[in-house]
Amino acid sequence: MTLPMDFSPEVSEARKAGRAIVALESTIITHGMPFPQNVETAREVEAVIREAGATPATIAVLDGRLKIGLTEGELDDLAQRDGVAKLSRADFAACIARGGDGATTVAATMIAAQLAGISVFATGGIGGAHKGAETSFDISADLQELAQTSVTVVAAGAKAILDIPKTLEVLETLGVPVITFGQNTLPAFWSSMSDMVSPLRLDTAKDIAEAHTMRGAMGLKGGQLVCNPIPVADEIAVEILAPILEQAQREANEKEVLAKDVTPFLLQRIFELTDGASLRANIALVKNNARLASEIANCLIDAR
Ligand code: PSU
Ligand code: MN
Repeated sequence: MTLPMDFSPEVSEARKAGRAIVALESTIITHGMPFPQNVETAREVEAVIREAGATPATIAVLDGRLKIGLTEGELDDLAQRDGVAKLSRADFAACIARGGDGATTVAATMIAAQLAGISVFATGGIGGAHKGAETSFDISADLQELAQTSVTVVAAGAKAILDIPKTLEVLETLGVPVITFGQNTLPAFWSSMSDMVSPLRLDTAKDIAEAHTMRGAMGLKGGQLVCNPIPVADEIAVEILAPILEQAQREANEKEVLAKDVTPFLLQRIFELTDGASLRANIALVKNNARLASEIANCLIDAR
């Protein structure tokens, strides 16, 4: 059986020319941001990657085909469609087999990137251990994926809606390198700083690329999580955010929101409660991550 995988014309050309490619997820488009900011952001993020001399590959499942890179029309269509599935490792294959449509989370995007030979992936935030995980067992499949799929993922830290200490403990258990770019303190998505020291710190894209390559040389399975702090000018102060996160979490508990619906519910409520400020910060940090991911991808090409 052959995998129904299509490369967009732009990604196809980049592969032939041996140019750097950066993977992008699509759940952030369908479940992470409202229309039309979702499609505008997706286009801007792709533009940032092109400006940095790399090629963007936004990943999704359309009509049962795994798309590595979306055309402008496909991106527009995905951003406005209702009822697109949110795909992780568990439901990825069934969606393709049934001929369905789906947006890829961090976990599914890593799987697709590896299948397509792409080593670097930029996103906003990864999934992790949710608050109350000790009773709900809600720990994102993104963490397991980082432990087994060899893609370097650039994010702005774990979302502050998560239990960051628990998320770090799980990543440590799984042997996933958590590398903060250019500072000792772990960033917290909407804020450039948290109160936690990062397990690892690297200061250049080249160092991150070399660590990725060294893992390969050592035969170590799994990816690297690069935490790139949101630019200070774009951050939301912890004091402003903390009560809002608490309220959103309380509402999720009261409404008994479960499983896959938790992250989209929290993001939507935080967007409403911050009058859109959370979205502006989210857009800024994704672009910032796309820039660093492009530099890392370029270093991996240079080193070949
Ligand atoms: N971060 C965002 N927006 C998002 C997500 C993360 O700012 O939409 C998505 C990513 O696709 C991530 C997923 O992989 O949420 C995690 O979902 P869960 O917690 O259900 O595993
Ligand atoms: Mn979950």
